[in-house]
Amino acid sequence: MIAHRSAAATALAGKLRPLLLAGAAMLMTAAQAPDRVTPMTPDVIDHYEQTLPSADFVRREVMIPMRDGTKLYTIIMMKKGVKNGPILLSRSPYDAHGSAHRVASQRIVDNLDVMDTEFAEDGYVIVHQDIRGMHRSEGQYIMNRPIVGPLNDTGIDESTDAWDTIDWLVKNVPESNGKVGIIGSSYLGFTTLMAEINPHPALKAAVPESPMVDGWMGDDWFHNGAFRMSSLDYAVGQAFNKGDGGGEFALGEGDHYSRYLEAGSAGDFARKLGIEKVPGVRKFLENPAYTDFWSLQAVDKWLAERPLTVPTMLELGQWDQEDSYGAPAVYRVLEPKDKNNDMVSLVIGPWRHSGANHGGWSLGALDFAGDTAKEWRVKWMKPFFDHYLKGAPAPRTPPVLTYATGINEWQTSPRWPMGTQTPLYLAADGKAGFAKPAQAGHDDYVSDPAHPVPFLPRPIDMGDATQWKPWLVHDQRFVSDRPDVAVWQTGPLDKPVHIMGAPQVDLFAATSGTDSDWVVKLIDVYPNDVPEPADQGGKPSMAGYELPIGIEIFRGRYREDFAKPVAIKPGKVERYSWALPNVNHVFLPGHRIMVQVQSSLFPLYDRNPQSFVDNIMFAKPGDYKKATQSIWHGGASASSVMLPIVP
Ligand code: PG9
Repeated sequence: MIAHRSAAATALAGKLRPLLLAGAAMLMTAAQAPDRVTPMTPDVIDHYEQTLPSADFVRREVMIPMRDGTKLYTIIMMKKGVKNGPILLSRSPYDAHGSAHRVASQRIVDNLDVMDTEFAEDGYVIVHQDIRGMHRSEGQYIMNRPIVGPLNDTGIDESTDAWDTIDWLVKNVPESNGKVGIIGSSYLGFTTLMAEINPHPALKAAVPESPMVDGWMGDDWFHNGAFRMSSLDYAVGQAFNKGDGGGEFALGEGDHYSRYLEAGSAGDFARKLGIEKVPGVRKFLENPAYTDFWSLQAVDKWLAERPLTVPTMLELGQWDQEDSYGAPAVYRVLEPKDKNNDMVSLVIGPWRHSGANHGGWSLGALDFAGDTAKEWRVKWMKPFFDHYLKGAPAPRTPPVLTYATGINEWQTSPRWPMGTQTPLYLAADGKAGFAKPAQAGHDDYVSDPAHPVPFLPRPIDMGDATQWKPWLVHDQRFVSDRPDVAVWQTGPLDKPVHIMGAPQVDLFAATSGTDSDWVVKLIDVYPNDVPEPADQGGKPSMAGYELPIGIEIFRGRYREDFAKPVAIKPGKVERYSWALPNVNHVFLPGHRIMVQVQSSLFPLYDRNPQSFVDNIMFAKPGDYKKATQSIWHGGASASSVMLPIVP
């Protein structure tokens, strides 16, 4: 016992003490962490803080609890020193972490997408969230989760999740002024619109960009009943690892045109690639018509039934290759609720899908007057948010702001559409004109599902962004000479033709088959002798360019009822009507207006077998048949494209 030890022992102990302490310290160090790494030191750490003390911003990662206990991963970023900052929220299935997280720079503007930077610089609190079930969020993902109601009895939808998120943010972000705006494109446009349903009182303004609104009518999955094969890829990509990848399907190398053609119907394609059990794929394959399955998911219908309480600026690209339908459809239902014309506005810029959030100098071969996207964001969109979120002066938002392509200038208008629908008639000998031909006649072509018309020059890679993003402005000369593409055009215009709205197809057509797709393209044909600048910077010459102003497809079986397909009587002339995308475009003097009609747009759209089958998704190889297509013009069957012409 220590109390009884001798003086000698005590002296010895005194000498040994420093050594003992040093030994103990060594033991402790060894137990806590080796001071030297060994080849067997694990090469994994829990966390590395990429935001250094020198950063000009604050960054927080939080898990925000929803009403059912599910927690959603959310990143909050703002410049250091922000006080009373408005919150700008985006809710995404595409990885919030990735969209608000780049390590190289310690400046906030380099750590956010370009669309956020103008706000971040100006003291906004930028919030990005993974929606339920995606990436770092908990819960279960349902693609375009239906609103609580006949299709959803869980009590949870994207509107309740938005509400719970906003409620948490205004209570837990001390730097905020308690006012929230929401923004996002495409899927994020969908979640933006959902936040406007039964909105949280702190939600003061919304900018839905190219929102996905109705996946059957014209956004993403189908267009007027024709199925977009690219939807399969998307559904598979979303289905695995909470959207984190591993979901690419084994399509193989090479030209997608051949790959999709050799696979057969969409159903055969799915079976061949082993994706037929993916729920998103099954949703498409088992629901080809506009039944309750789709019509009860249409966001414009949900919005139509509810009051408009959040000031909303809807935005769309004129050449949106994914969601051209949604924004104008929502505008149509919200406009009548906007009694003082100050709650809802529409913007259409010269952009591809989501192009408004990136550089807007050009699209494909087209050049515009400056960065049109930034111009819109800085001059019109930010002042809109500033007003509702920061009390800045009234933003003078026009009811409608559109960019007139052809003359390359922004224009404001009191409503949309403008213009008077004026038929541009198809006529004999490939001519088109504003005078109705008295004589009825028709032009014929043979549509062969074994040789469908490609939507881009081959080889096609739908996953290649350089092909996919600008495809709607691709020069159409690559198909104008095909025998299965019928072409009509005006002479050179002697004065400009200015259209503002959605041109309407009024097609009289017959087929020797019992089902058919009809594709109509409205094209601006540039004169063949445009003087070209010497250095094109790698861009194609515009001489003779056939610029699509609108391309849209219609699946013939739905001409009477979108929910109930009906076979076509062979040889019977039927009338088909559908809308081309909304545009503001000026056909200049010297240009011609061209209309092309064809019966496939492959492999973007699945092929119509041209013989009526119950479900085209499961058409058998023997169902695909050549058909003679007759496009009628003049007399009582005067096919036209109605142009919304403004004086
Ligand atoms: N167009 C894409 C999408 C939206 C909604 C559902 C599915 C796909 C998008 O770009 O987000």
